[in-house]
Amino acid sequence: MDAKTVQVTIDKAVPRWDIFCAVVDNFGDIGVCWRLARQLAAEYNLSVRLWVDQLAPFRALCPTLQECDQQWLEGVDVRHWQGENCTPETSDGAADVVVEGFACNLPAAYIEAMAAREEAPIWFNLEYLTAEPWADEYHSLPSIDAQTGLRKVLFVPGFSAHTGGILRERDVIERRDQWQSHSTYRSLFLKQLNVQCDHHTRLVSLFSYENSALPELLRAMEQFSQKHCVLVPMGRVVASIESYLGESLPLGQAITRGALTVQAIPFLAQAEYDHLLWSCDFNIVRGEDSLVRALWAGKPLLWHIYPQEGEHLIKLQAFLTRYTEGLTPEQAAAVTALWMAWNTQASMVEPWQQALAELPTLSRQARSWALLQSGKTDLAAKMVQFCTKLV
Ligand code: TRH
Repeated sequence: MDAKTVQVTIDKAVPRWDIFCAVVDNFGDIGVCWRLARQLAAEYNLSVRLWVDQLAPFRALCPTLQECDQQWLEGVDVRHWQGENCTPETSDGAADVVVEGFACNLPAAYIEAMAAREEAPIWFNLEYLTAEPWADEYHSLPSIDAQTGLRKVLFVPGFSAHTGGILRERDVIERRDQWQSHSTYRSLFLKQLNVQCDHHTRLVSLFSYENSALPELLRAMEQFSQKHCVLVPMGRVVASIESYLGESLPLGQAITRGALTVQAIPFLAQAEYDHLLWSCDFNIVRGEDSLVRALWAGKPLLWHIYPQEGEHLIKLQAFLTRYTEGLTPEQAAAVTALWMAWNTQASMVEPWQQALAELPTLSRQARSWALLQSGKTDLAAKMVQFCTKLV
């Protein structure tokens, strides 16, 4: 059925949520907002509208999205947010709960509609994820909107019990375990992508920003005793790989240099990207949302944090401190050296070799870290609980 023609009756008794997402750059803003919207609709039966200002980045991770103003996708009412088109004249009033994704600034008229409600809505400002200690202190702090007197709550995702938690669907660990315990899922998935590698080859996924440490990492793999196959979803890093290889890397084609094979694969739909992370032996991820997905995959990983003037290394170290807690000092130092080298664009050969020597331990640790985190309350649940407590 055409997404535009689907009719859904709105139950007025079901709390209505409006999530606003302005895409700054890349895929993380919409990646997080879309995941949250889907989870609230699927697991809590909430009436969720997702307002997004750019459809093209959204379509990259959700290929069924159409170029139109309104459509229903996976139980979510998806709207193309253009200026003031989210104000009550053209929709049906401000929602009970409003999520302002990453301080995206709601239109003044929508805020007025919020203020005009008989019962003030719950207004969240959803922040970026951080492992820094300040998140404990700032999470759930209210501020008062000067124009309307409405309360806005800062919702800070994080890893400790006092933060807003991280996104996790109820069944993600179960689905991952099923996938990883039946090798046919992996074989079929790789076959669909036309990836041909034997069982002795280490499979690596690579999703990263431009990084001048990349050629050294590729060289380390090329010269290593074990074969590596690096799968690269099409994106901004492909040009650097092509310049390393000295030839173009067309979609689907595998190019081999020594022990290294590199293959560009399509940019996958979000669920398929999970399958890639679950299938690889090592995942290189970036930003915020792919980090969280790689954590749930329970495989060793390397994180290229989103670069921000001077601040990102503090954020990176804060995460590393938590992530390496269960390791010996030597193992923690190996992980830290690798991640720091990658994020400061320093020499990768030695850190990569040292991390590989610890790979069996790092694989076990990645799995137990995911398990430990999955015992904590997830972000969507924390938002819903926050609202329930206020009612
Ligand atoms: O795209 P990003 O670099 O987004 C960034 C970060 O979120 C950063 O923290 C933020 O400040 C900035 O945007 C504005 O990385 P991220 O967060 O991992 O988002 C990528 C999304 O794309 C994620 O939802 C996973 C998804 N994805 C796919 O669906 N398919 C793919 O093939 C790949 C590689 C990613």
